[in-house]
Amino acid sequence: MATNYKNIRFEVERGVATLTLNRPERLNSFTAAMHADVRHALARVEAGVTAEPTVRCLVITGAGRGFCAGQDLNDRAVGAGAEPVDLGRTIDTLYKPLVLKLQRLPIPVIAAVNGVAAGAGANLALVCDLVFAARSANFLQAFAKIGLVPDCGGTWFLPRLVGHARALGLALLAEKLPAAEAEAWGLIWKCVDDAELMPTVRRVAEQLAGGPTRAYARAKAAIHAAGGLSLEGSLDLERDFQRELGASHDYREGVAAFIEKRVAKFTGE
Ligand code: T3D
Repeated sequence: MATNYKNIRFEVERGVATLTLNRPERLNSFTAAMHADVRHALARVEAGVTAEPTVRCLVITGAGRGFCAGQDLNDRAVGAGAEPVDLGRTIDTLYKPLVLKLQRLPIPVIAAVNGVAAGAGANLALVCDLVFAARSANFLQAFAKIGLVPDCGGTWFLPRLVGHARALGLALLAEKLPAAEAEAWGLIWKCVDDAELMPTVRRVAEQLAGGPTRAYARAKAAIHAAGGLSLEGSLDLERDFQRELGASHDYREGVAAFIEKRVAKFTGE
């Protein structure tokens, strides 16, 4: 299944939805129109989680040589006496809902970072559950260069992923972090050779699309919740999720497959 959009490409194949940001001449930077296309596609992904055939993994990537350069600054030409744009409003109406939607999707979300990921584009990648990046890609908290603070969850994700010192270094110095270093720092899951990026991501996405979807959703939710919980709170949440998953088809199938020494056939139920 493929759908035509102006600013993105969107297709679903074998349980994997692929959303490609598609404004390569502007390094796939976000306009309000691209936000609208992304919003529409994500609503379809959400609806597809319970549809038949189901969507069980989402991949986000970029067309051309970049992943995403954040906000399109042509829409923010505020020099020479122009009226300032209310950035609080664009965060509230566009970026914040996007981040929360992705973090709460009950399926694994993979970022395939094919090239530079800057500003909100870098943090869009970090919202995803697994980040694969091409060796030639880099991550840039570009905000300080234009007098802004990291947004799109940057101030939340960066210290959690790489620690306080590195988070501040990235935010204040706004230097490009090459993909290999990003992997070494624990900012992303894996850096792979450029030619291997999409085949690797496809392989992993299909593996996840054939996996125990409900368990993935709960693992994702528990790990995100853990930041705001005590150990006891996390143990309680694990108990609740385990109780729920213990009654699932995929748990029964997983245990049966183990005992019968065969590969499990998970359905996501
Ligand atoms: O609502 C709100 O505004 C609040 C939310 C803000 C969220 C944000 O994301 S703020 C941060 C915005 N992003 C940036 O500041 C990054 C700006 N871009 C760059 O610093 C560089 O382009 C890169 C480091 C990402 C890549 O550099 P390079 O040398 O590989 O490419 P380039 O030549 O700079 O860019 C190629 C083209 O894309 C170029 O157009 P041209 O000259 O060929 O016609 C460039 O202008 C365009 N482009 C790149 N980034 C943006 C962009 N056009 C508009 N907006 C961009 N963000």
